[in-house]
Amino acid sequence: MHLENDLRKAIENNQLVLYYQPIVNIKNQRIQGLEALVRWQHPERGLLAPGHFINIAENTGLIIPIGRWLLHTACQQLAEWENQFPHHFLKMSVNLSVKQLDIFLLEQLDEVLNNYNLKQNSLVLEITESMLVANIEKTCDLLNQIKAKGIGLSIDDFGTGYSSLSYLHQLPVNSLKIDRSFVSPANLSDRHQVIAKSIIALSKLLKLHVIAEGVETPEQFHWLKKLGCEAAQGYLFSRPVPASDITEL
Ligand code: G
Ligand code: G
Ligand code: MN
Ligand code: NA
Repeated sequence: MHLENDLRKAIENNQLVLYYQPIVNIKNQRIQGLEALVRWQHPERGLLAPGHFINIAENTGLIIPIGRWLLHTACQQLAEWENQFPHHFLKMSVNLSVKQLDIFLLEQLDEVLNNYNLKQNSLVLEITESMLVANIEKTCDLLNQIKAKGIGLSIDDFGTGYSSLSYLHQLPVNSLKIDRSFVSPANLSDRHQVIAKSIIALSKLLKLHVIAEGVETPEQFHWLKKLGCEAAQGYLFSRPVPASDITEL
């Protein structure tokens, strides 16, 4: 397949880029973190979202070199911002693919921690619930080793996967990201808001941070603030943008 061959050369040809989307603290409205989101600047097809190529990367094994590139690029950028803005503590969230969840990941993490000298707990890895169900004991062990390196773990799209409620308290995660479907403007009705409310309450009980995704309107923002949600991410604040736009922000 065309796209697969092109993807093989994408890293060496410098076609992969990271965009960054701010994660905003709801109380003080300051940027507390950024989520790195990969894009592929394809020579003929233009800027491609990950939906067009992450699956191919996973199925071909290319996700391993691409994942390594992603970690390095995001951490290098974070180190740059940490130097530039030494008084503003920023976290950097990087999405992981299930294929990356193995012992090679630990080596890659040591590599970036050694290379970029980041502040403690400034790197966060986002995993999804579905990545946790396969082999929960082995995964838990791996996640504990990641945590021990001073790296945070966040469960992405929370509420959409198999409910991991039964072992959520055993997992060494720091935060939950409420899937955007639960906070969409169409769902701010009494019937729908139960889920978002429950996730926020659950986070408090388990002493986890909680971030709402897909916040597009002031109504959503005020509603989340009222419910005691800590942080929010979405088009209301900014779309994912190139690093230079974040520096200006
Ligand atoms: O960036 P959106 O704009 O299109 O991203 C869509 C999805 O692609 C995200 O929900 C995320 O799960 C996935 N994604 C984005 N960036 C990365 C990445 O760097 N690595 C992996 N594994 N997935 C990513
Ligand atoms: O699944 P993951 O949560 O990692 O990916 C985030 C995805 O959500 C990215 O594709 C990003 O472009 C998209 N996104 C970010 N903010 C918003 C938003 O406010 N509304 C919508 N519809 N999508 C968003
Ligand atoms: Mn994510
Ligand atoms: Na998400």
